[in-house]
Amino acid sequence: MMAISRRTFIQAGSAAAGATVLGVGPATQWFGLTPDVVHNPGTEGVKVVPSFCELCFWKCGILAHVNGEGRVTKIEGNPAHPLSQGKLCPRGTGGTGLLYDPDRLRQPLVRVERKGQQVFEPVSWEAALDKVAEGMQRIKQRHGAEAFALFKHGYGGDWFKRLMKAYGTPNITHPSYAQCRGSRQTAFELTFGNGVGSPEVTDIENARVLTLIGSHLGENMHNTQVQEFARAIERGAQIVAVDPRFSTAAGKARYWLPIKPGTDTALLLAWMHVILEEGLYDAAYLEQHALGLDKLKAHVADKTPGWAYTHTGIPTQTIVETARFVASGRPASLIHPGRRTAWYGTDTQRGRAIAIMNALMGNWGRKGGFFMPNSMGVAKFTGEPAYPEHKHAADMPKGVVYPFAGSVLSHGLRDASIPGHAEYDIKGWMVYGTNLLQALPDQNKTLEALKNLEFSVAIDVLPAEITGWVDVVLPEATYLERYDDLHTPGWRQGFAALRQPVVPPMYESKPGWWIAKEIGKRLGLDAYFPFDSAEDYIQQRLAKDGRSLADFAETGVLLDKASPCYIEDGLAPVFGTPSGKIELYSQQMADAGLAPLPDYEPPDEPPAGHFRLLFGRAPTQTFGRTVNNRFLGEVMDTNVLWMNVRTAKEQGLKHGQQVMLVNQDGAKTGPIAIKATQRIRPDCVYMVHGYGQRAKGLKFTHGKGASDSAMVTRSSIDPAMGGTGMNNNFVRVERLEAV
Ligand SMILES: Nc1nc2c(c(=O)[nH]1)N[C@H]1C(S)=C(S)[C@@H](COP(=O)(O)OP(=O)(O)OC[C@H]3O[C@@H](n4cnc5c(=O)[nH]c(N)nc54)[C@H](O)[C@@H]3O)O[C@H]1N2
Ligand SMILES: Nc1nc2c(c(=O)[nH]1)N[C@H]1C(S)=C(S)[C@@H](COP(=O)(O)OP(=O)(O)OC[C@H]3O[C@@H](n4cnc5c(=O)[nH]c(N)nc54)[C@H](O)[C@@H]3O)O[C@H]1N2
Ligand code: SF4
Ligand SMILES: [Mo]
Repeated sequence: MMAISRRTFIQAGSAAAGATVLGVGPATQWFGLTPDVVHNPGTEGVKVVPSFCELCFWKCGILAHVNGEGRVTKIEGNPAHPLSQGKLCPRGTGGTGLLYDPDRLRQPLVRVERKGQQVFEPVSWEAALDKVAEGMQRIKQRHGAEAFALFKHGYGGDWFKRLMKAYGTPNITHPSYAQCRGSRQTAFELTFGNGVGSPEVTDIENARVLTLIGSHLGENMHNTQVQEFARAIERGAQIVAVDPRFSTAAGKARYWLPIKPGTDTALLLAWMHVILEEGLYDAAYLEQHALGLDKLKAHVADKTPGWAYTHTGIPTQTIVETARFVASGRPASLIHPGRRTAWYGTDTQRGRAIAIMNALMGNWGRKGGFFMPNSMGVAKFTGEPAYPEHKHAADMPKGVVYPFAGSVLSHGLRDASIPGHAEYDIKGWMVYGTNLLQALPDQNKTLEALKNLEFSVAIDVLPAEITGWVDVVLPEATYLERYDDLHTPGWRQGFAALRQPVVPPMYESKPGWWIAKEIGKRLGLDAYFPFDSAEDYIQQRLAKDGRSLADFAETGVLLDKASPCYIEDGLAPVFGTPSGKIELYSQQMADAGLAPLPDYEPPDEPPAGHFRLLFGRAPTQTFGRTVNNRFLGEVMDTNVLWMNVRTAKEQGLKHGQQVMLVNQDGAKTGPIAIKATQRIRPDCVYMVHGYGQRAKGLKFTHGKGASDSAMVTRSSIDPAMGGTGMNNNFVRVERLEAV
């Protein structure tokens, strides 16, 4: 690792850091976590408060039970909330493990120099906020407001977006675009003129055939999708799981296609070949709604199942059979668009192939395909002055344009913080709810960027790794202790959900809206925060339509009237493409100099002795966001390395044996135990993302498992939208003597 000169990583929360007194308090302050406290999971609570979850980004409705001592004893699914329907995933149920995490950030901290050593010192909110405002003001004066960037993830981030827009910077980003679902979004927008959004508008519960291209539903535990997946199976839906790994979903599938990683586009093109040649597509639907069918036919004429076999390893006959099977369910045949699609840098092309397959099924707007969402029209907040003019963002390298980037690229802003990389340099960061060292590829670059900053601040709930690298750390109140804006997503039926405090903030933590407003005040931007509190903000929005916060008192959710969302209900689909039609052939791609029909580019091959590293989710964890949660840790407190049982044998490795991983660039992580299994191909290995946390302040999880992020030193950039393909890293295994 490079030497870090100016800025040293401080182990926030560790006593060795000097002045901080974070960490475990007296046992009585552990609330739900002391072994001697009687925990009654059956309690009905003295008070039951509806709100919504933040253990991942799906935002399920919760009911939090509070006992007579003001302690949250149980969190369950809100039956009135369309996304939870009375049930939560394990993470949502374990939310008190975050609220009562003894490692939580407790007070604002600033980095100071003491006897030649950098340490964090607890300070008052006044002092911390003054310091943030000073840092931001200095950057604005020296370099212009655009030299300051906001990285955010999670629902409270919008308060800080408001702050940044008022301050005058366009450099606002989130890793859930370029490292996650950006390419899928782009592909569907290019094809249907509609993204699939979050929550996705996939009509899983009505599907008759559901095809999963790596989407590992059940491990990827987005509550409503998993509930619908279960219901669909109950009703006899058939699953086609395309995954190099026998996922939980593959266990429910009629077909499991253990595809060679990175070759899905070849499979999809061959499926199209069969479907077009055999006339299995929805000709009437395409005639009415789509453009470019003839060009598509010509394009896939030579993409035969035999050709695809040589790339994918899926036998020719299986490709033919599954193509027919997928088509047999149309229009209720849904090829899931996926969510984390930042895989190989060729992802927009794969996303386009998936979108086109769906179009051939005639399923956009149809039952069992994609529904057309409704949303509750709650008036926008108004009352702030116009935001200042912004310069263009600094996220693309000098001279490079990713024509379909639909959002500012997070790794791009990171790179722009290394002088001379972009058109202008980024000099300061605000980081809200994203652990950038784990979320972005190439940790050394992230460290180099941090080293070059003039000022940085992190707003977090835990002493995550990123908090050790910044100048000021601000402790936010958790989702159970704060208001945020209303949630009004597109869904079958429109609704508005309220997040409200279940209990008051613990320690000195403060809600995001307050932090953003206070920084704004110090920057002379009060006018952009014309509300006294988040309640006042929400109330002002609601009042415009004659509604009020009291309307949420009973269930925490307002349901709009039921509205149609399918063509079958008499609705006409609206395609927001330039032609107003589904664009099988994409003129927009052609105009940008990119392949207008999906092309297949084979992935790089692993060097000798190496395996492609794949990673994904586990039902009880959300990346590093939950790995310090003691409750969830009881179910799974470390990750393991899935390796094909024969490969393990060839390597002389035993099931359960501890190893280190070394990647193609010499980066190391571990130790991690081998899971020798038949459930994965021999050319790749797999692990759950989020473990291997280096931050010592995360006392429960520190030192447990290995970090896939540490192995992602390379990424391949998607030329259409700038996403970072991260499945292009290879690891070898180094044996450790038994511990
Ligand atoms: N190697 C690798 N990289 C990946 C992925 C992968 O699988 N492997 N996945 C990618 C994907 S799909 C995504 S979406 C991104 C996600 O990456 P991130 O956005 O970094 O997500 P988390 O790991 O959840 O980071 C959450 C941070 O928010 C903090 N936090 C939790 N709750 C709150 C809160 O209420 N308020 C505040 N202020 N902070 C809070 C946590 O303590 C933690 O520091 O990572 C991407 N990067
Ligand atoms: N429990 C839980 N659920 C989550 C999250 C979480 O952290 N925890 N995070 C949420 C977020 S932000 C996201 S983006 C989603 C991500 O969930 P998904 O969209 O499902 O994406 P990935 O995690 O990339 O998918 C990993 C799966 O793809 C397979 N795979 C890897 N490479 C290939 C390939 O080349 N071809 C094919 N066909 N398959 C391949 C892997 O074996 C694995 O089964 O999950 C969401 N749901
Ligand atoms: S899916 Fe689970 S973690 Fe995510 S919001 Fe819903 S209950 Fe919370
Ligand atoms: Mo994601």
